[in-house]
Amino acid sequence: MSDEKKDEKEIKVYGADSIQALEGMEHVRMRPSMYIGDVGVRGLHHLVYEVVDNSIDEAMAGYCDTIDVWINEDNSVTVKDNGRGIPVDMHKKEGVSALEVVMTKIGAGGKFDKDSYKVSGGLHGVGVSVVNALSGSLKATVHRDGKMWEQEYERGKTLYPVKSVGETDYRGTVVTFKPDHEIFKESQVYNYETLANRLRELSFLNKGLTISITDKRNKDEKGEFVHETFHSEEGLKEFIRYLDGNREPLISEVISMEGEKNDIPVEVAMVYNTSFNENLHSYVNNINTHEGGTHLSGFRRGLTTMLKRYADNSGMLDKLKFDISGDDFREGLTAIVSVKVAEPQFEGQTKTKLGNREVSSAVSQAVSEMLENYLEEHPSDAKIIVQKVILAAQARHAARKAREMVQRKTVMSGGGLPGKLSDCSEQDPEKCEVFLVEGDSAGGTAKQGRDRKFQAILPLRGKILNVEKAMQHKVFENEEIRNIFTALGVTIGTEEDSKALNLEKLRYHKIVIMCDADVDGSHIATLILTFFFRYMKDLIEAGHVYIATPPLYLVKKGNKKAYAWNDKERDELNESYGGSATIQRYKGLGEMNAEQLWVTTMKPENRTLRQVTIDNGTEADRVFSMLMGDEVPPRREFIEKNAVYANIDA
Ligand code: 0RA
Repeated sequence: MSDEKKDEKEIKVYGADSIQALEGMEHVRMRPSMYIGDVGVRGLHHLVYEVVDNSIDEAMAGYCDTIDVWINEDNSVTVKDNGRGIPVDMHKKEGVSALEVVMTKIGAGGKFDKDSYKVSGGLHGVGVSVVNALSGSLKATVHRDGKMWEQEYERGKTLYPVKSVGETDYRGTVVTFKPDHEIFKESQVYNYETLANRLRELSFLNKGLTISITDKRNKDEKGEFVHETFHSEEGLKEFIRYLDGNREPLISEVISMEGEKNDIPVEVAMVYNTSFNENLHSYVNNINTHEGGTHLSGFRRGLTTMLKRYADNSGMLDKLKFDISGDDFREGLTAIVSVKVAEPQFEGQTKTKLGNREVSSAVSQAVSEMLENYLEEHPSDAKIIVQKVILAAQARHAARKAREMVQRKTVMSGGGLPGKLSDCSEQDPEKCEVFLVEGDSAGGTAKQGRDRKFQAILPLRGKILNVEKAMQHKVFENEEIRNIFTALGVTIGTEEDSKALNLEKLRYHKIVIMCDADVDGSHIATLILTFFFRYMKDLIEAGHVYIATPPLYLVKKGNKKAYAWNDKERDELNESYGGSATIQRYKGLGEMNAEQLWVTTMKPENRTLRQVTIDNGTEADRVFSMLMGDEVPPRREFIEKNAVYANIDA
């Protein structure tokens, strides 16, 4: 059939159905957040994940082993896979090319292919048509049966029917899209690290698959485009080694298993390290389930049951005077659980909690069997683990005493607030802010400069405790940390769940970390953030934690003066003043007077607060363990390369 004839035919069948499709696409444009979560930086990146997920599906079905991603110079993104290629033949029901159906019909996805059940999925697993609807332009190229087919779209609208554009030896699908600036108003700029982190994660979760990313906007020292290739032969086992690379292992190997239980594919890997933190990460169909769910509770149950049985039989617990709780089995544990569920039910506030009942026992069984084998075959590791559990139980008892003491003290001083806190007068937490300020002197300046109606100041003394390396009771005994708890009004967790917070008691809805804009200051900010991440993660996830951004320079000439937040701004200001302006570099908050601090950093109309978000929890965990752990070299390198919080900030 000639292209001309094909066009003619398709014009005829453009009827009721395609109008319906259009309405679906319109709806996506009208309510984008319903489909991709938000239209900020997060949503922008989700477009890429959505397209990549289609290729991952093809890989999981066994037809694709390589996915390449490019960030192009104009911030468009190209995703290429070597799968079967999206079918281009006529779709019987829709009367147009199957490719066009996939690209323009909401919810079409790969569903017309009855044999392959769709298990992967982006945040909402909504399909590439959503990306199309939200892209200013998109081009799909399919390589299939020796031919290349192409179709382009603008804001989801088809520009021409699928056409053949040449011959090819390749097989696969290439999609290039440019997010629509009408939708993504905040930013259309892709962050390389954010995408690379997710692609790395996907390569661990789908072993054997090769995923590459190339940033055509930036070149490295060798003059080549910034580029990384991710490939994992050992999957979760390697993921654990990557995550725990900066912690000291307690046992000789990563314990892992992979198999199917009750038709549910289950993969688990775990290791114990010398730290006191529990790091559990769980995935369903490649999606990070931040809120956990049945797979995670299954993991916990399997772990506790098997370890307890082993410990009881070993006789090592015989002389123990106190009980062992579930928590004790997970101190110093890093573990990943990944399951594939055909029809996942997601619950919870962010819809990242797995609800499917049947998954719990599948994972629990898998973990029990895995551990039974490992403990049997590695008796010396088994002994080390049980000893660690006993130590954890001892520490928990000490922590309980410390916690009780803190709570008693708070009650005895009449539920009193810390003496160092300068509180605000407003009572409504939603309107209140608290600044955590490094050092008493900067604290004093902030106290003078603030608007006392809604801004409270809590000065913190020097370097606060590094909670990454401290046992729980040390954390609860630390004065600065207790002050933070009491000032915020949230109580320290219960014994069952040491990290549970009562957010409804929170006294300030904005918690602002304000430190010097130098290396020391960012180190302190990182210490405070580490504390929030490990002990008050809910606060970050609820969006209450911010970082203040004090200016770096004051540029003055005659009676003109202005502040600059980076070198570029400084130079531009200087130039706009006709050059040779006096430039004062602020080495710390302390060099500003109260008025300056207020105007530049605290006054809501002027200031820039950076909200702290966790855009990849697994990666954030690794970064904190590196920044705050024992190994100095990677930490120094990282701090020198990045504004410290860059990687945990969306
Ligand atoms: C449905 C059926 C077939 C392939 C695909 C979907 C497919 C979709 C995407 C999206 C990105 N890459 C993709 N690769 C393949 C194949 C049907 C067949 O060839 O029999």
